[in-house]
Amino acid sequence: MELAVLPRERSLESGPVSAILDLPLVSSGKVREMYDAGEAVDGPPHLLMVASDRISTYDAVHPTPIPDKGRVLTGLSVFWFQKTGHIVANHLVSAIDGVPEPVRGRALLVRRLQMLPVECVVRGYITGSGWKDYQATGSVSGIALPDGLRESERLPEPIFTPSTKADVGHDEAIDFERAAELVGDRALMARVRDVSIELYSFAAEHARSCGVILADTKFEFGLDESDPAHPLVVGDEVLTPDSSRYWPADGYEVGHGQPSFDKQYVRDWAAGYGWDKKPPAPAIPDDVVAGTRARYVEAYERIAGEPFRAWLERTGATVEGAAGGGRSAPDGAA
Ligand code: Q0Z
Repeated sequence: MELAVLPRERSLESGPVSAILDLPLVSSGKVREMYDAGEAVDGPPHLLMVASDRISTYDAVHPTPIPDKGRVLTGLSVFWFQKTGHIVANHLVSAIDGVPEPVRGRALLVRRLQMLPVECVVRGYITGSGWKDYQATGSVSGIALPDGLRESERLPEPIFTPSTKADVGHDEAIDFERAAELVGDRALMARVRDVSIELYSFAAEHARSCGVILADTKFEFGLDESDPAHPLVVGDEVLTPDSSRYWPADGYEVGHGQPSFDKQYVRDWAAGYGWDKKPPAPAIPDDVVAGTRARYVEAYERIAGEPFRAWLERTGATVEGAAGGGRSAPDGAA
């Protein structure tokens, strides 16, 4: 797709402009940033979502990056967008056209949406805050569950457990009716719930065939006013290790918490190191960084079913410090 991206009107009051990207910063999270990418001529507005290599555990961001983490997450998100287009439209426009060279591989040009004010969580297993709520009340988000479930057990069927988007602190669990109230359209919320469960079920089945359990995941949806044929669109990142709990199927055992596919090296190291899990998060030693990076790359290769290098090459990702302009990875991150 050919895009003539024009800069938006920009005033001194419009916020910081990245020195690298020369685009206005719209919003930043703990581990990623979103920029205003302007609009195609007479076209709809676009955003550039950039994933960093930063990693957080226990809600704190470590000062040490995990090389390639941002590119693995972006590659996985694109894999899932492409695989789930038959379920619902998504905001992906391009991973190449309109993506500045320095961030190729870890950034996506996306359609700017009117985001719905709820997080759409689907759980196939009882863990985390769902396990806490179940132990206290026998229910999660107003959904009564069978008695006698054990930690990390697979649920009889996936459940939709929305939450509010908190500006600071933790998202608050809400039931479907409260989510419908916040969205202001019960029929739309029912469609969002059904689509969320369908996306989860499809992805969990694929992941299972790759030896990975998708325990739960979170989607964000928006409305695309420029596309009346497909008003409901899934946005943000989808089915990445940062928006989901992935567990290795190998060693899965009911009755206790499961190791995270990607972050377990860091958590185990931090536990032994004696970090109290309160910010600031400690620097991560080289061997733990290397092990964690290998797990991210392994997650990409297992799920996408191709070498991670293939993603880097398709997107024209460059290697930092490579001689001669550094197109793609010479020795392979994989
Ligand atoms: C995504 C987020 C990030 C910080 C808003 N297509 C869209 N249109 C409008 N808004 C969003 C999207 Cl994806 C949107 N977020 C989450 C992403 C950095 C926050 F990269 N918030």
